[in-house]
Amino acid sequence: MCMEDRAHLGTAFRSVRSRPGPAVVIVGLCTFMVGVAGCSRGNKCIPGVSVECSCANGRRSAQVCAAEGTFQPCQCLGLAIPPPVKRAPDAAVDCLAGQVPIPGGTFWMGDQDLDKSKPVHKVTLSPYCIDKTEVTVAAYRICVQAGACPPASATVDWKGIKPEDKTKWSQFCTWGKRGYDKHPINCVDWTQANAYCEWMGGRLPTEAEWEYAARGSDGRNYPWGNQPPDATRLNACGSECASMAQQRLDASWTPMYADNDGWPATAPVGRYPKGASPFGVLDMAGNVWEWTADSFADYNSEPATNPQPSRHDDSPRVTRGGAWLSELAARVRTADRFGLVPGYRINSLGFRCARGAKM
Ligand SMILES: [Ca+2]
Repeated sequence: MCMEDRAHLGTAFRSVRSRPGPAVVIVGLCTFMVGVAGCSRGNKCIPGVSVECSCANGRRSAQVCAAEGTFQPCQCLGLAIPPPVKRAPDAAVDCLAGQVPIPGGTFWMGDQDLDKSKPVHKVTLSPYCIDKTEVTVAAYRICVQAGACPPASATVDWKGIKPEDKTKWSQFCTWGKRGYDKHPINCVDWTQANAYCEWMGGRLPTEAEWEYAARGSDGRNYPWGNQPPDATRLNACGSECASMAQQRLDASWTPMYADNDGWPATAPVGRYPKGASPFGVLDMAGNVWEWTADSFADYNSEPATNPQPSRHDDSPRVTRGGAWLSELAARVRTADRFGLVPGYRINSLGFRCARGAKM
């Protein structure tokens, strides 16, 4: 973890010096690693060099560079693993860092042009907060290190997957890959996503909250308006993705737009400000599909106020937003919805969090 990540992780950093030396005797995890001056040669650590970090009890410890680019976790003498942070998820609270406040309002949810999104119906929501971007690999790692989240996986998984498909599709999982800290965490199941949001003091958004944050109340088709998707507004399957599929998957994919959007698979979050929603929320179209709190159910025409998630154990959960491999513009419309079994881990599926808001 290097200095460039400070702002991104939101962790309290201050500068320290690096020093050569052996590993220290270690007991317990360090909760706040503080500045890693040993990150040199770009983002690489220097083998054999240990780097100081500060611990929650004021002590200092070290993390050791075991091999280039692979720091051992920083650990501290005499510290227990901190308990997961849990707060009342729907208390009237301020938004967390990295979240956008969404004022309460009424909108028409659904889309008559999309089979699974009919009928259009009126929904009213109280104020809430939602993450401005998808949850990143680096953010999820902090939750794992705190002992609150199950470790993510570097492999995909779904019912009936063949070994050769597991190998083929797992190459796009972002967990455990160098240089992917700012990419969305993917290949996580619904339970992992839910655990992360609860640890942050929030929850997964309902699909109504997700849709309102993506389109506001003017009925637009996409977060940015009604103009068709293009390479400046989102990371879907452009020419770069079709080329990659041909080379790495021996597959012929039809691009959604002719231009190159710069990212053949996942992109670092927040890269497409021109694709922002009316509330300034990013990545609501493309990059990765996102888990929501709801089990999938057909809509009805009844107006609803703050609809709560219907939850049916292992029934498919609603996912939203389309992804880097989406070929059809319909898949990145704000009202489009898709149900996936909560235990599936998919390389085009991640999540973001929400919480009730004080406004
Ligand atoms: Ca792309």
